[in-house]
Amino acid sequence: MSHRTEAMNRMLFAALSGISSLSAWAQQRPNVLIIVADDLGYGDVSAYGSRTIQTPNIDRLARGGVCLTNGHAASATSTPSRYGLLTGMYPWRKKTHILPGDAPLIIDEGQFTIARLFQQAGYRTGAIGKWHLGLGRGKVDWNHTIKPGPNEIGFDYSCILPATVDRVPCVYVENGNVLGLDPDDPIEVSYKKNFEGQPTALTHPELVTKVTWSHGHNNTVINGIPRIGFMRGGKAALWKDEDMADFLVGKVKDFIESHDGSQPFFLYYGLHEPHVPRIPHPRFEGSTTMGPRGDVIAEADWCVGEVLRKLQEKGILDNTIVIFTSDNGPVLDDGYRDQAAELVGHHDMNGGYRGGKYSLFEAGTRVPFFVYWQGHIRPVTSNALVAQQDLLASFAHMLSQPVPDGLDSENHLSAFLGKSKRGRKGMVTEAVGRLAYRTKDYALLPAYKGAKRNITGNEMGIVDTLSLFDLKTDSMQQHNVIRRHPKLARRMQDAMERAIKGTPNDSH
Ligand code: NG6
Ligand code: CA
Repeated sequence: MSHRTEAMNRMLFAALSGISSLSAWAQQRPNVLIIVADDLGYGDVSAYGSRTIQTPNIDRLARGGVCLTNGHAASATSTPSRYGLLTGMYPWRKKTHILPGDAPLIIDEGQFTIARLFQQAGYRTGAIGKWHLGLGRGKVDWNHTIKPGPNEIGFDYSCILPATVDRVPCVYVENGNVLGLDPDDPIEVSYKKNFEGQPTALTHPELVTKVTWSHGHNNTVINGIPRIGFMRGGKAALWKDEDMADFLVGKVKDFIESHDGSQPFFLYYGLHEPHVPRIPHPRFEGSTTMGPRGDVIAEADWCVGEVLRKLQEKGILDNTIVIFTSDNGPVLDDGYRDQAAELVGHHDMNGGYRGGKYSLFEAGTRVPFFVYWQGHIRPVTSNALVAQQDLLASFAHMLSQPVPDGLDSENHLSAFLGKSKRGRKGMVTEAVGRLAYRTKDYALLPAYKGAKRNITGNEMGIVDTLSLFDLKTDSMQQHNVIRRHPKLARRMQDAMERAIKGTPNDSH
């Protein structure tokens, strides 16, 4: 054998053994389940030490897996946050905000998504629960198959709430079709004006029987609850809020049940709790002292327990990676008089961080984040800085799958699986169109004015000048230390500008 061939053989062997160590993960091809709660705060789970709430099932994921203490959503509101998780891109590149219920799909059909990644790797993929990324191409006809939707961007199966629980249309859409629709009672939806003769919460307050509104939310009344937007028809298809948790978790169990082992699955499960309107099933009413907001968190925790039980029963819990997180920070009064603020007591839903939903401060995007893989992960608490949009590149790495260039997603598989405590060097976060930059220990915020009125129960605050906060010593972001660390602030500002200009993987 010539030297040359020998050298080539050595190279080939090295390359192959490199691949085989990587593909050790890939060969197992575990199922992947991502559970995303809606508006659940860092302090809303007992896993991080809160004693004012009990979430035993969610805590099981945290205690038996990787408990991430510095995990972020891409944004402090739902649509952009979910866009980040599913596409691996910063949502502000797309300039996307909270969508109405009749908005077109904001993910292009040709765009790479985490669902496509799993499809590409041979997985069966599903999306169940909250969607809020738009459907169709504008002027949706709810009475025919709606396209494009989740099924056109990588999900083999979908059963979704089109937008949020407080927005019309209040129907489930399964694989593009409104579930249970009577063709003789077609659905009409408008976010501009009401339909003639259709009552609203303002004209017919007596229709509001379950919870009344505090701001917004006074258009069409469905199931005794006033909503955002106008809707007519579709009576047989309307959801019942109190049954939603059971309905969705039932769909999740069906999806898991239909798994026959020939193909692994990827499932995105969008819990609707504890977003408004907070209407628990009667069996959870009064299960906490915090009123509906606490009770629906107990309900969400129960759902997580049900899913884990199903995986166990099916004998696939140790072959399923379960990730639990939330789309954005928490809020008390988000438009309904549901006693969230009055009954909160000593519960700190922000978990000691400033801000909350809609806010650029820490509690806007620092969310519960746990990665559980029974028998494969040594339980660990990690303060690695990671973002939901990193799941895409991390799973691509695990499955040795290529991804397109130019994504903002970074591979932090080792951090997600608890093998390393190193995460991102930095990331851009967004709240209602404003951007901030954070590293593991510091947050750089622009001059910033939070909500005008403190209606949400969150201290939204004002920063009147570019500010640097040291999160190690100042989790409540009270002390601007920019004068003490001018070079660090400059470096962070430069990194942020580079990220914005779109040298994505160079964003540190
Ligand atoms: C706001 C709604 C709020 C909630 C939010 C979206 C009003 C006054 N407020 O505009 O109730 O629906 O949008 O929440 O209408 S999110 O979690 O989906 O981003
Ligand atoms: Ca949300």
